[in-house]
Amino acid sequence: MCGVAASHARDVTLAWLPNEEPDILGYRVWYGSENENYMVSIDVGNQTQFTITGLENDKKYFYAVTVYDTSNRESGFSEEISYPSNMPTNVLTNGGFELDESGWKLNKGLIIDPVARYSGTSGLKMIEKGSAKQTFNTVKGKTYTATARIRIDNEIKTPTKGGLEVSVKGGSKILGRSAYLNLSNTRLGRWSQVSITFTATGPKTVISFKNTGNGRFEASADAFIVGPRQ
Ligand SMILES: [Ca+2]
Repeated sequence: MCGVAASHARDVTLAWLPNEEPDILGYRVWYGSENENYMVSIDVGNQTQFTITGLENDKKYFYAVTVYDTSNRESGFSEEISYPSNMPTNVLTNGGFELDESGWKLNKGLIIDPVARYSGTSGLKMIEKGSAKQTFNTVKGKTYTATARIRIDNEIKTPTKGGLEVSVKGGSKILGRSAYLNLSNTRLGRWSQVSITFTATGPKTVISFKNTGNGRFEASADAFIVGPRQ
């Protein structure tokens, strides 16, 4: 009964068929970033279309609708839909760095900064060196895709080896890594999308962003997403 009529990432318009009961008073739209766990509900009154505004660009949301009648009885949830449907559910915590570094372990040289953003409010900013990492839950034997955006803002010292890297580890084993990013393969201020497909070797996997090698950079990273294989 519930469908996405038209949308771009920030605004999503939901439309549904009217309930046929005579004593319908209105509808309530529910949504959240986890399936069947809605954080927000909006009483939209007696209309069968509603536009939710201000959603985060790099995040998938789940939606459902309930109906309530003049006796203030509310139905169960409609069938759930998600949008954008091609975007994986992110198993990382705070992959967009919108508020703080929650979920991430930052060492000296990395901060959360509004100028480092790819989308949303903030991103991860590297000052010369350092690393950020996060442990997340995986299912052994299942294949995932990790993506992120990284960018060199300034080169302080040219590396003779290595560069910026996103990598995925299971225990001490490297399951996947991006190519080293340095000024031989990107330009200052330009975002590069990295993508790593890996098969989990256990229930915990670690993703990290760091400057390997012997150069020093000011750099940015944002929009870390890990979901089912793309
Ligand atoms: Ca962000």
